[in-house]
Amino acid sequence: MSGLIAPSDYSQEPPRHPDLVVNAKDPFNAEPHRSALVSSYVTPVNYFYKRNHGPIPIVDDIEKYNVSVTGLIQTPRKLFMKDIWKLPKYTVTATLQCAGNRRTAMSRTRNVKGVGWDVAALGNAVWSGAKLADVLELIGIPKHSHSTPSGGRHVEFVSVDKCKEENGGPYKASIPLSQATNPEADVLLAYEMNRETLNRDHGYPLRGIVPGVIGARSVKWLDSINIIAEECQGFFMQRDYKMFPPWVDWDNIDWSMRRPQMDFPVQCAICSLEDVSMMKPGKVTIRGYALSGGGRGIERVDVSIDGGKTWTEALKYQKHGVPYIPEDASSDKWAWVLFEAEADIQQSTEIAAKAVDTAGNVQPENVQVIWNLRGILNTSWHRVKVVTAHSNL
Ligand SMILES: Nc1nc2c(c(=O)[nH]1)N[C@H]1C(S)=C(S)[C@@H](COP(=O)(O)O)O[C@H]1N2
Ligand SMILES: [Mo]
Repeated sequence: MSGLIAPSDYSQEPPRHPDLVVNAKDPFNAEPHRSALVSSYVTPVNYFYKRNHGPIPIVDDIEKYNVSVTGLIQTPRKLFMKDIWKLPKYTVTATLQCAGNRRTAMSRTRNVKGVGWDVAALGNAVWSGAKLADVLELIGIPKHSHSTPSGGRHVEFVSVDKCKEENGGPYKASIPLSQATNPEADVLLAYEMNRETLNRDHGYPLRGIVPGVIGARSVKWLDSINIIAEECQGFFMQRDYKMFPPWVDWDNIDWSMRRPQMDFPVQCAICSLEDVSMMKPGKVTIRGYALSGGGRGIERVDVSIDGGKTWTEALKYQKHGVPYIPEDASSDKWAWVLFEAEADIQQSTEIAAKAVDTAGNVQPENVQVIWNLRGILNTSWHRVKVVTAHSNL
């Protein structure tokens, strides 16, 4: 017994902020309004998106709660919170982004399957906990100084929540052992979010945080951690969160053809304007976020006020008034940057934004070329329309 209880229904859900936009109720999936998202560099817990696949687990006795470490190791072990607390505490600022962020816009091109999200299925938090590399060292697996590519052993995180996709079984996912044992990959077993004890929605008492990787691999409410010979065979690894080409649809899909998505690509979105905004001709502030996966920083954010014909560079900042320089941002290399640009809009037009990461990767111009049946990784240029009107506003 791990001390985690998984309810079978939604009668014991935690309280949630009334301002959240609820995209699905049971399981609870919600995001803040886009304009609220970029009002602070660190996203308040209440406003942080919530992405669930079942009822939220409950801890009845934290003293009894433990996570068992099993699989390809000499001696399986149960780790209690007091064991985790004894390890050095690390604090990592990392943006968690759901692979389904901006799915609603992708589904407008052609229908996709999945919860609809606007542009706020992500948040930037300060996570604290033990490093997974330290935990694994404790059970006899040495640290690694570099992450070798996929293949080989994985570390599987298993929860207790009852998910219909798993036929009532728990949510699970895995990451390569080489990443898990690399201290520089900053993979955490986190027990705090924004310097407070994790709340139930975000994984209390303990969750994985895998920086730079789609949110689906950061498993909440950890019940066990298993060292396995190959990647996890669960639904969310093998039959979901895979990126398919636009010509694959439900009638010709072969799930085994593609790998589970891990790092997320370069992304940005404008948050200060709606998809269609009415305004009087004049000055407008274009504000949003930009981020990339794998620890790559943001080199540039380009903004266009003529639908992408001409561009100017937006100002990047982490904290208000503090400009962002990629090389100096190594402490926050897993985090988003915020951007801002002022524009003078005299007539109705389309505003667009695209980010370039430090590897020179840039967002694709159109959503059509990256359309995929699960509607993941919509990283196309973010476009909003402004309609100017001289009167009646
Ligand atoms: N146990 C468990 N872990 C989970 C999930 C879940 O449904 N159950 N959802 C995953 C997905 S798809 C995302 S995007 C993130 C969301 O984390 P958050 O709700 O803290 O924002 O958690 C991941 N970890
Ligand atoms: Mo997700």
